[in-house]
Amino acid sequence: MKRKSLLFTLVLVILLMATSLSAMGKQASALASDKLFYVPDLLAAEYAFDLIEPDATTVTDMPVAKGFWTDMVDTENVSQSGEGVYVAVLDTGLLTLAPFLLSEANVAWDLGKGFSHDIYWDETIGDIVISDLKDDRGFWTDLASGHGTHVASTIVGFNVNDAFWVDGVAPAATIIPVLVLDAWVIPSPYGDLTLSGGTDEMVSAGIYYVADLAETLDGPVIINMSLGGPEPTQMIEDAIDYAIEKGVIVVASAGNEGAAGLGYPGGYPQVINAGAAGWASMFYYGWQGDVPEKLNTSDILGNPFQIYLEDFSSRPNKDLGQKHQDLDVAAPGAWVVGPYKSAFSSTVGYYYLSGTSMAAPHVTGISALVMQDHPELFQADLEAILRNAATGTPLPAADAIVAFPFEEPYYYISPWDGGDYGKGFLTADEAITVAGIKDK
Ligand SMILES: [Ca+2]
Ligand SMILES: [Ca+2]
Repeated sequence: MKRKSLLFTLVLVILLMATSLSAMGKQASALASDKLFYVPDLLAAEYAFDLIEPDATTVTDMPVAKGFWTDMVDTENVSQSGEGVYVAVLDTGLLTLAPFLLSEANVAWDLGKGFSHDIYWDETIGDIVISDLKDDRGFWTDLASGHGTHVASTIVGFNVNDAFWVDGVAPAATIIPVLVLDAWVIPSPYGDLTLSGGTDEMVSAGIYYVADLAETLDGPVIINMSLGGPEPTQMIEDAIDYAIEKGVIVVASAGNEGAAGLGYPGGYPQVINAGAAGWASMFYYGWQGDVPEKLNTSDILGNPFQIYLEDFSSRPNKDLGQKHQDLDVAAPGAWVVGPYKSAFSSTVGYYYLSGTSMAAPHVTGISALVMQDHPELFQADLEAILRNAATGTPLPAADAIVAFPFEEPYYYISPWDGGDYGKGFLTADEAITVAGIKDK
């Protein structure tokens, strides 16, 4: 069974749109789609509010707001902040506004890196050519989307127009920006072709870079990959195994394909992966709504619980050889606010983003909180701790009614079955507690 992610399909659609009016044929799109198959695990982006020239680079004296997503994972109940822990965000890089969106203290600018290819039209073969990997790309986002900045903002928090700071899951962690997803506009005889995504070479180079860098750093290092492709590849799995051997923690999104199965790298069993949960009344109370501490209590919409599994969240597909235990935990992955721009646009705003892309940085952030106290933990140890911690908050196996503000009937039903969420919903306080017990 051949699977394609929605965004992978979108890349193809863009390709086909760019080429359908021409006589270029299928060769170029086949070449590009064959190689560029890692894309952000982002399902939907909704504009939230304007970004108006923020220029503060510290959070000192700024009021701190809490989004419902950090409330869902109970960061207010822990004293850890992720201090001393590095988080490498392998993604679309950082927006040039990032110094004003993320606190200066939160980013290791000098450790940032980017891996990409030149892609150009070759007249002699009448097709596009993807050059050898280059490692001097830098990490600043230009044509690609602000996805990497949004992911980073979930981990360490972000500035809203110098008016207030929205708390991150691990507000004192240090981001290492690593660009492994890029975008290109390629002039051709048939017009400009637009491409976006990452290759096996780009993603694996990013992983190797962080794994080797980790040996020179004085704190634990976590890789966050909120990205996915439809199939496993040996090159990426080798890179992941290399990083894990070096003591690096590897977290990835599970994918947005629902019952069609886990994407990759999330689908490798040795990776800690994250499915996406939502707060059923998030649209009712808004993004700064106060999430009840007891998550398995009835809510205002009539649900006998507060949180639910998003039906888009990938779950293991037995037909693909994926096992039940290949999905680890669920975390907030719907309607998470942060700075963002769409690909090929230059206008940055604050957006609500949904996808397992948003769940992964919650799991990464919680991992940073745990690693702050237990820097010696290896991947398998941490995975066991997070799975045990999530067991304490099972999601009930039932449909959820979710308020939906955009069109009648202003609600929708999200169906799921027990076990589709891995071991359960991960919260920071449970993770810290379980890690402490394990340590004794
Ligand atoms: Ca809470
Ligand atoms: Ca796993």
